Amino acid sequence: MANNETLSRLKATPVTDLAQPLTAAQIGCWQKEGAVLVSNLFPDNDVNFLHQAASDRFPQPGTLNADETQDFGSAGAMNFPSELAEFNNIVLNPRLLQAVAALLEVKVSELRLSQADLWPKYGRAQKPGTSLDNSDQRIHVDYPNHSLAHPTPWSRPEAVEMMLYLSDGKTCGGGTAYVARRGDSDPAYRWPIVDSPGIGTLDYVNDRTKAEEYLARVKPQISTFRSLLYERETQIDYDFGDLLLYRHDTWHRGNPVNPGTCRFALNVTYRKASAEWISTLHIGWAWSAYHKSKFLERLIATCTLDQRAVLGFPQPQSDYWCDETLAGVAARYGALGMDMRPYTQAHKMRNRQP
Ligand SMILES: O=C(O)CCC(=O)C(=O)O
Ligand SMILES: [Fe+2]
Repeated sequence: MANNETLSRLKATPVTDLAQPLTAAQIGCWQKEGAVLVSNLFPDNDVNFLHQAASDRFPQPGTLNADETQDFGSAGAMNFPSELAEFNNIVLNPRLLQAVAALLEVKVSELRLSQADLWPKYGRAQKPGTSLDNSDQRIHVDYPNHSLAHPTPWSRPEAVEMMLYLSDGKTCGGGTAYVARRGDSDPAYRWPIVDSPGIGTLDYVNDRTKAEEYLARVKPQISTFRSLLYERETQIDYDFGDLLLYRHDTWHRGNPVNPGTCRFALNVTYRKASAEWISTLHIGWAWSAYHKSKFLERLIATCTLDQRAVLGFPQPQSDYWCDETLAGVAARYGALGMDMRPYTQAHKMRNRQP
C-alpha cells in the first residue's frame, strides 16, 4: 500500500471502485497535504472527445494567436454550461461529485459548482517577459480570485479545485508543482496566507522572475519564506486524463510547457453551498438560456437531482416550492423532459406535516 508521500507526488494513483471513487488514502492525502493526483475517474470517451474539441477550438501551437495567449481562462470560449454534452458530462460526472463530497465531507447536494473552464497553455522557446505571463508562474495560492474572504482553517476546507489534464504529459511537460503540507506547524503553511503577489496591497504579478524581483523590492522580509516554498515544491508527472485535486490554500504554480506544444486543462471548482463568498468565476448558467438548441434548458430538465443541486436549482425540500412554482417549473421544463415527481412528492409531504 502506497503511503501518503508517494500518493501525493509525481504519478497518479488510479480510481478503481465505481461506488467509492476515491480511496481513504487519496482522501487523506488531499485533506492532509493539500493535493492528490488521480487517474481513471472519467470515461475515456468523454476525455478523448474533449481533447479533440479543445484542439479544434483553440489556436494551434506556433501560430501568432497561440503566442499571444499567455494568461489563464478561456474568456468564455469553453466553459460551463457547454453545448458539448461531453463537457457537461465531465463537470457534472456523478463520480466526480461523489469524490468532491468525500473530500469536503458533505452531501453532494451541499456542493455548488463555481468554475468549469477549459483553456490551453502554450510552450514557447522564449519567455515573452511580461509580468502577467503564465508560463513559469510565481508560487501562489488561488483563493484571492475565487473568494471574497480568506480561507478557513485547514481542517475545514470550503472548496475543492481541480485540473483535468487533457494532454500527454510526456509530450507537453508543464506539470503543476505544489507544496505538500506537513502538519499544523508547517512553516510553509503559516497563517495568515498573504505572502503572495496580488494579496493586500501587493501588485498582481504572475511570472516567477518578475514576481520575486518585485517582492524583493517591496516586501523583502518574505523572501526566506518564499524560498522555502520553491525548495519544497514537487512537480507532478501527469498522464493524459489525470485529475489533480487541490485547494484554494495549497501553495502551487504552473511550469513552462514544452516549446511548440500545447497543454489543455479543464479547471473546475466545487465549493460548499454555505460558502457564498466563493464566487462563480465565469458567467452565470442562466445566461446560456434562449439558445436555439436549448442546451441549457435540456440539461436542467434531464439531469439528476444532485446535478441540479450543484447548479443551484431549488432542491425538493426547498421553501421555493409551492403550488404555483410547481406549476410554473412544470410549464417551463415539462416538455423538455423534467420529471416533477420528486418536487411534487416532497411538497405533498410538507403539506401533510402538522
Ligand atoms: O497551469 C498550471 O499548471 C497551474 C495554473 C495555476 O495555478 C493558475 O493559473 O492559477
Ligand atoms: Fe493557481
